[in-house]
Amino acid sequence: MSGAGKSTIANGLKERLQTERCMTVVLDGDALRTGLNAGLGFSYNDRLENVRRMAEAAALFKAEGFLVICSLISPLIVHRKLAREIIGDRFFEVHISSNLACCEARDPKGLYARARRGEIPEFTGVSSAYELPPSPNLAIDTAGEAIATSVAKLEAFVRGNIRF
Ligand code: GGZ
Repeated sequence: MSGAGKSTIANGLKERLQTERCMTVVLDGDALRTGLNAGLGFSYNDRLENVRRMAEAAALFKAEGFLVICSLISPLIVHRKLAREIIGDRFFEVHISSNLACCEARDPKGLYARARRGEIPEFTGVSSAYELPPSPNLAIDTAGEAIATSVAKLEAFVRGNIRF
């Protein structure tokens, strides 16, 4: 969910891998929504299209040999299924979680406060569903965990599962 730490951990991993001969790119949901995915909102259909476009972009980078880190909420199981179908082999689902109270306490952009006041409709975890992934390839709970620890867990997973 928003505030769980997706973007921070994604960028942390990219930094860690920069020492390698490994072309790495981060595709971040919030960032793509300012350009490629501008115009999409948070309705069921718009989120599906948001995920589809990111997965298509990821597939293009993958075909060029990049290690692609996608940090986006993709709140429904159907979203991750679609992404997996588009990207194909070597797709790894990482669940970056934190409990809602912790995400709300962090609230770096004040979005939860606005969502609670009813100013943001369909806000994930508040007024829009988040479906837990039943069997992610890796799960990292960031509540009470240092960022460096979360990044190290993801880095260890990547080094153990991806050859580069
Ligand atoms: C969820 C929202 C919403 C609503 C704006 N619901 O913490 P952030 O700010 O940087 O990450 C959130 C981002 C979510 O975009 P995604 O493309 O990852 O979402 S999805 O995969 O569900 O399509 C948050 C901000 O956009 N944001 N409104 N209503 N997050």
